[in-house]
Amino acid sequence: MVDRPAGSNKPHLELHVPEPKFRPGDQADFSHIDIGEAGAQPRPDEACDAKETLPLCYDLIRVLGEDNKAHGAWDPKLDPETLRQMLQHFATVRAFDERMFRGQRQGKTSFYMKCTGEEATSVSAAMALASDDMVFPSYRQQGVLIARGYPMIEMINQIYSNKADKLKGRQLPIMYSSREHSFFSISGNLATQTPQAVGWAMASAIKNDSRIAATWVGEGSTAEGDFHSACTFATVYNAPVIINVINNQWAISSFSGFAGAERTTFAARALGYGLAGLRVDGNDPLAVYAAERWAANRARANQGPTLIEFFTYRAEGHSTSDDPSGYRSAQEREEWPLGDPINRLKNHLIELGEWDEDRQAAMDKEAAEKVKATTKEAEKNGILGHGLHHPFRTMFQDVYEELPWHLEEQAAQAKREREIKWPGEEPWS
Ligand SMILES: Cc1ncc(C[n+]2csc(CCOP(=O)(O)OP(=O)(O)O)c2C)c(N)n1
Ligand SMILES: [Mg+2]
Repeated sequence: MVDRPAGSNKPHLELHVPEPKFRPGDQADFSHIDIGEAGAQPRPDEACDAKETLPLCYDLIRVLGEDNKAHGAWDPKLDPETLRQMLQHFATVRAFDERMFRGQRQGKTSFYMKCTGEEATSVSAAMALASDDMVFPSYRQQGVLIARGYPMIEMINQIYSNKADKLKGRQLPIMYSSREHSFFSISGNLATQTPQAVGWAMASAIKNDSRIAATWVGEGSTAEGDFHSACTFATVYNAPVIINVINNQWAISSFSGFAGAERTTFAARALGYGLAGLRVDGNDPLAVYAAERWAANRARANQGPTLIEFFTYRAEGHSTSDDPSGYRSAQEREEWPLGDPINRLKNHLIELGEWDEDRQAAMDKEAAEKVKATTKEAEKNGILGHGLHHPFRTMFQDVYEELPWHLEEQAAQAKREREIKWPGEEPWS
């Protein structure tokens, strides 16, 4: 029986407030997730009408099966050397994440974000793009920089905000930027990168250039208006762009239901805009590569933009400031049915007879040693709070060609305050 307001026989209206399936202590059970069979999904022509991707927006493109073999039309047929290269990038990203996380716990930086379990969504996707395609990532795409060969020491200098930090301590740790690597500055304001990517892609087309753009955005961030403007502009102007939605199912402590996941898939959003859409097993490195390459070829041939949902799982906390044991079941990670992307690629290479556990152990060790040595090198330039940062006065520089009067006043005041606080010390250092 529905309660009725006095004098009315109309039912009360009710809101639905999403609730995650499992809370701390609950037994996680993902049997409701239909992961389909690897190799069973059709691969339409890259020039197809966006509407033809409809079934793929609800399915899950998978290549690597339980037998560790590659199956079906989406198999990108990469040679073993390329697969080993991918595995090497994975090993580097994971070792890097481990060390930087520890560095935060040791007080060397204020903040860090790992991408554990999501490595394929950045490394494998980046490998499917041209190295000069412009990327507009979110904060969990360290794998893109590593796959593009960005110097690791620059990443660490930025994380430590030290005197060698190219961004002069003006960005939150991990919010890298590299024009040389066609890697747009990461912004903490969620989803702003999506219209920027579309705008860049439009400009590339206006200039008759051949470079396309790709952006990465979390599933939670797709609830932002920017994401929807980006999709509209992309489809209206047929912009050469790929919109990668990383559905790792969590947005800090909010589960994906708050961004609409209970109602439909993130890939299916594509259809309403007229974009091509693909829903992909984000923990299957071969499927990620194949889908990104499909979308890149499509964009490069002026056939249109694509929205790709990579279905994955954020295996660890949101950031060093988060403790997921407070809001989700610790069992989710173990029960998650799509496994770990690194193990899956490793097992595939072993199945091909191109790899073994000893070589993997050696690769992991080498990656850990490289990260350790590079960290030591970066520490010579300073760590958080040890004074080896860019001189204080630099915070007033570079924004305007000439310092406006109000900033000049602020700078003078800051200098006076520092002279009072630390008498006898160089106030501008
Ligand atoms: C506009 C805006 N709103 C809120 C935040 C705070 N915030 C930072 S990360 C985050 C969660 C984003 O989740 P998702 O988009 O799923 O990406 P993920 O962290 O899972 O990679 C939130 C709410 C922000 N940085 N910017
Ligand atoms: Mg998320």
